[in-house]
Amino acid sequence: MILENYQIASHNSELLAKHQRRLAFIADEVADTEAIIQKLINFQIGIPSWALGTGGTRFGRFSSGGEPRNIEEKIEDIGLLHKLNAASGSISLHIPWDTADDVQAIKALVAQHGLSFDAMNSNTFQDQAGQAHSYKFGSLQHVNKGVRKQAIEHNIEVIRQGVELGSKALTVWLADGSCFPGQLNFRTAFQNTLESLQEIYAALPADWKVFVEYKAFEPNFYSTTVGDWGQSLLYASKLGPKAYTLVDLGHHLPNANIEQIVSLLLMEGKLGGFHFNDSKYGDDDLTAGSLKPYQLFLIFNELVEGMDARNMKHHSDLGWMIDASHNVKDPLEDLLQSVEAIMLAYAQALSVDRKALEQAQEANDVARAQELLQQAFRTDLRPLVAEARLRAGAALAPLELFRKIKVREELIKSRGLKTVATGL
Ligand code: LRH
Ligand code: MN
Ligand code: MN
Repeated sequence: MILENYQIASHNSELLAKHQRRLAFIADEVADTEAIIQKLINFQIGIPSWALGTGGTRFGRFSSGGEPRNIEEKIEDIGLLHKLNAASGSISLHIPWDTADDVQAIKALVAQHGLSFDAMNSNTFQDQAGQAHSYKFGSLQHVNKGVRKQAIEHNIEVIRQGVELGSKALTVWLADGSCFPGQLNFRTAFQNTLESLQEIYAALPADWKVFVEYKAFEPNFYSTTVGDWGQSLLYASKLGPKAYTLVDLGHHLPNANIEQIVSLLLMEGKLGGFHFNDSKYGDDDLTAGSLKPYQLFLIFNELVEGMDARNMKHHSDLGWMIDASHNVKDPLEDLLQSVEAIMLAYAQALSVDRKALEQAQEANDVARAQELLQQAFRTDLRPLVAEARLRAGAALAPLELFRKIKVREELIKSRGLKTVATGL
């Protein structure tokens, strides 16, 4: 489905007067809104290929239909999101789910939609048809060298495919661990994993990064071999300067102080990027900001402060990716909501009065520090995010426009009602 410029223009002109009133009010309330808007225009968030289809619930999978059936249609869907919000400018692929047959055609399609390739993801957490060894007892950690070798080679193949496409990073997430005490020698599992990662690291091109994603748990687990930021940082430090930790917000034990983790990883120059999502209980991959928007803001507060202190470029020095998907919402609507929530948290963090906060911290003025953060969080900055979109040629209210022009209905017409996206 093609979204035409005139459709965006007529949608925007209908909302313009109201938007301008709200924007003028904010410009009066918040210092330097111009600088915030510029940063928002530059900011881009990577969309995971695996989030475009409907996930399953306990009761079954209830697809809304019209899902992308192949990588080309996934790119088209992300192109559509990007056209609507001008902030979803890249795609993160998962191999083998997204292996491209015709690399040149895929590259051309991505360029045609104004997109780029974000980090490539390897998959050694599912046995694939026809593979020689099973990952029943782990992949890069496995006691058997042959299994480790197979998993290493898969990662090297993912790098190869990523190089052809023009990606610049590999994300490694492992479901390696153990189910019962005594099953694993922790140190052997760590050493095996490290050696395997070293072989993968050796295959990285000079301008590539590898992100080591951690996760505290999987169902049935007793131990996880990359279970927390400490272990991930240990691997990343031992591997070398091209290795970084990736923070998926859903991968922590309940109530973890993620903003503090982010702050320290940044300080060490080892924060690679994010998988944004939200959750109440586990790795639920729910819409970013849908449950804990204050936490999302506090994370961005650390990012803005820490990146500025290190002279890092906000839009390009970290990997900003979503790892969310939904099973009772339209996946495209869900992604529009996630991007909006991330942009809003970023805008709020940019609006914090840094000097005043520093002074409050130096003076141990706890109440003032809290007031400053909550002032930023409780000011409605949505008009700034909308203004950034307007200036970038996108829609003032993407979700509204998505519904008005009946995108899902059109996708069902062209792709059918019963569709299964490749992936999870
Ligand atoms: C694991 C994870 C990881 C995978 C993705 C599908 O829970 O977060 O990033 O690659 O989900
Ligand atoms: Mn993830
Ligand atoms: Mn996850």
